[in-house]
Amino acid sequence: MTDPAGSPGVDSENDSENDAVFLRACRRQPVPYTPVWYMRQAGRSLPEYRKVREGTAMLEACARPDLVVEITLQPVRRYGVDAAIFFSDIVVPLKAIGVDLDIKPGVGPVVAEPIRDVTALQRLRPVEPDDVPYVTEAVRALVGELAGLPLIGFAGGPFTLSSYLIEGGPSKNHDRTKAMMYGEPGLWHALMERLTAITLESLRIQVAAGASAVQLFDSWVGAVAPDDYRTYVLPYTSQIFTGLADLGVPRIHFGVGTGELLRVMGEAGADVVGVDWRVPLDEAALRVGAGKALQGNLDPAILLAPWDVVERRADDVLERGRVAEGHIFNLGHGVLPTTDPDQLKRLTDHVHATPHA
Ligand code: 1CP
Repeated sequence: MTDPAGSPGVDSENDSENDAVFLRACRRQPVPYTPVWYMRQAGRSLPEYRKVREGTAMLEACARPDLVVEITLQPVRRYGVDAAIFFSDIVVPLKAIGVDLDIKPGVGPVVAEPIRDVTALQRLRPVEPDDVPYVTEAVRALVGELAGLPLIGFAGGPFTLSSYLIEGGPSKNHDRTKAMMYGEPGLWHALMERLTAITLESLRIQVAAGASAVQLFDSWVGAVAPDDYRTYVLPYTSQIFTGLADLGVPRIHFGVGTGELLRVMGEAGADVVGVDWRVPLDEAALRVGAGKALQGNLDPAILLAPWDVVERRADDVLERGRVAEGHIFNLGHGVLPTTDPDQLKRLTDHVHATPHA
């Protein structure tokens, strides 16, 4: 067994062993300790992130391999997590094929001309490697820098991407999105088909460049009821996971508020199902079913409480996670911007210091 508290990271001599820990847990193989990384670990709460981002717009930063490499490595250096997540955004492939959108500070993605009819749909052509040369360049550079520590590539799930495109920006209830889904199913399915092709290809591009796992962020799909998920979303998430099968990398599937969807998400074909903080992992394991690893699921807001609370609640997550066939420790959603990085460092060390068996 390695020295779990201090070793994971770019400077470690034990990288190949640590590399194995995250990938092994995804594959439901035995591990010496529970691997850990955090959704939105890059950016957000890190002062060194705010410093390098100064004066550079978000989408501009995503197109600059030097910045992408630096920002992706920052949480790896600071926390010693077991995987890096590629610094980018779910709307980058849409921007790359010419959709007029921006990421507004403090707001999120904003689309100039929302997609609400069949003519607008024509703007969603397939993405090709030549559309995102900066992604390939940054992933390749990162794989070298990470020296064996896994890099997670990612993309937005079709429901979540459609919500930004149809609403024109962040939305609470996804009203227009669901109105299209229920009221214009032909248009909905045509939109899903196009987004599925874009998402699948953008994940394949990241794996071709060296990413060793992928996560599909269908963050807002919890707005949909299980039967509707089956009709309007599952065919597309299934196509994405099936379309990645030949690459042999672990596929992670995550959404927020998906307690009632875990069963049907378990059918979509991912190797790992991400669980938000609302469902305990032992219960989630029953819902997702056999043959899957789980990822999660400490409430990100718990990190705002004193350390003894964090420790107790993290131990509970670890304990319940033992019921799953494989467990990757994570938060139930992204790191909150107000999180003290020292809490995340302490949490990472604590997870590593807890023997798995
Ligand atoms: O660890 C990391 O931060 C990796 C990089 C990353 C990832 C994985 C970013 C950078 N975005 C994402 C994914 C992403 N983007 C998701 C799925 C994950 C999740 O649910 O959190 C979603 C829904 C988005 C869309 C988005 N982009 C939002 C949410 C808006 C809403 O609807 O509430 C926001 C605020 C952004 C901008 C963004 N993306 C990333 C950063 C660091 C930022 C902030 C940039 C800025 O303010 O300038």
